Amino acid sequence: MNNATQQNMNRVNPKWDPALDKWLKENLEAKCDPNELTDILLKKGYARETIQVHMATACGWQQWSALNLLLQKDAADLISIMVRSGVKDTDAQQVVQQQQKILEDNASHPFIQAALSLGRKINKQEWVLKTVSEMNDLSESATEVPRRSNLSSDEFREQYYAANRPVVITDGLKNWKAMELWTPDFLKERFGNLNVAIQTNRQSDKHYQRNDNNLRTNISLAEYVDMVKSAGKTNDYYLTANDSAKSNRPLLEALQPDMQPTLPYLDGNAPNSTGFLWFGPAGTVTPLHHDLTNNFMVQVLGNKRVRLINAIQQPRLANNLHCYSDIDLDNIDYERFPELKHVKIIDVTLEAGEALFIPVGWWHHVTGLEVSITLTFTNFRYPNEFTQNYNTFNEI
Ligand SMILES: O=C(O)CCC(=O)C(=O)O
Repeated sequence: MNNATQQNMNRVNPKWDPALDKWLKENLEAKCDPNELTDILLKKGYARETIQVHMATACGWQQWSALNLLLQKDAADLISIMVRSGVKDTDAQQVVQQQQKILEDNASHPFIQAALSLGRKINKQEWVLKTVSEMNDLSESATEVPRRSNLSSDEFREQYYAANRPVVITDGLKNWKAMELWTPDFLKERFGNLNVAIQTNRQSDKHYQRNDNNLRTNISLAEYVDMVKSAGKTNDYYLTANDSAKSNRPLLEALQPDMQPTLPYLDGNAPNSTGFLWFGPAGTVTPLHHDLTNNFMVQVLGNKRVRLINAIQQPRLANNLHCYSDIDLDNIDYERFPELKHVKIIDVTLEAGEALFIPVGWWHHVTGLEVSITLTFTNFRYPNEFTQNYNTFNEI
């Protein structure tokens, strides 16, 4: 079939058109107004029904309403959310009714039965998590992280690690040479000839954290130090743990003698005991995510702001991909993420010389307030391997 014939068919027949789907997605991604796009397509001769079906799919509304119907959400509420998001009332009704009809018409199909059963299981699990989090919120620890010193390994395990609660350790680095020595100039002078991997051009990609592999570049540490020193406030470049996991081993290994003694909660002989390095200017932002391990965040130079959210709030955090969320804690869109109103966000300023324990699953958003050097460690003396049963690395 040639192109013209295909186009003519689509004009009379509201059937699926991949080219139209692609065109709509590209234009919506470029923030074009859906109503203006509809007008353009009407003028081109597309039937309104064809446009509606493709628009609802391109905006993700069909799948969104199907999912919410499986979760037993009220159809009228779904329509009203769509209308508040800019969808025309009649279009919203049509999309939801279409999905309701598909559910009804196929009610006895084993896949629909299974999907409904999954919906009930998810509802049950969310009820448990939300109820437990409501109880947690009654505690003072829901809004602040305690600062502790002289904390033994057993006390740490009992009160924080096993309890999945964060804590700031204030005296863990007091004998570290790093605390006296490490400045950008010191790093340049001692290790400036080493090559390091950093991320650059982060501002060019709104998903710079998810796409960090595409933003990696190699330069000498001396060059990077100069960039950091002359940067002022920027999030455009940053040396992060993901870079240091691979290319920055030689630098981390050279720095080991300054990182002694090992914190009493960590195993200095574990194979991963060198830790991970984060080094950047003021203004770096690591957006909201959670780790798959317990994590010690050790602040050697500069202050950082860390915002923490309890792991059991996961159902409210729009966790749409692996360990990431679209929520921007610097600019919260409560219209888009209304569930966030029920979430307590704990704000911690981590000062140089302090170490923050971030329990596994806890969400965090980290901002560099000054030029900053951070080390992170996962080599705890207690079990910390939770990736074997994790299989949601992609879209959720
Ligand atoms: O220090 C940072 O910018 C981020 C640290 C972090 O998010 C992590 O270690 O998981």
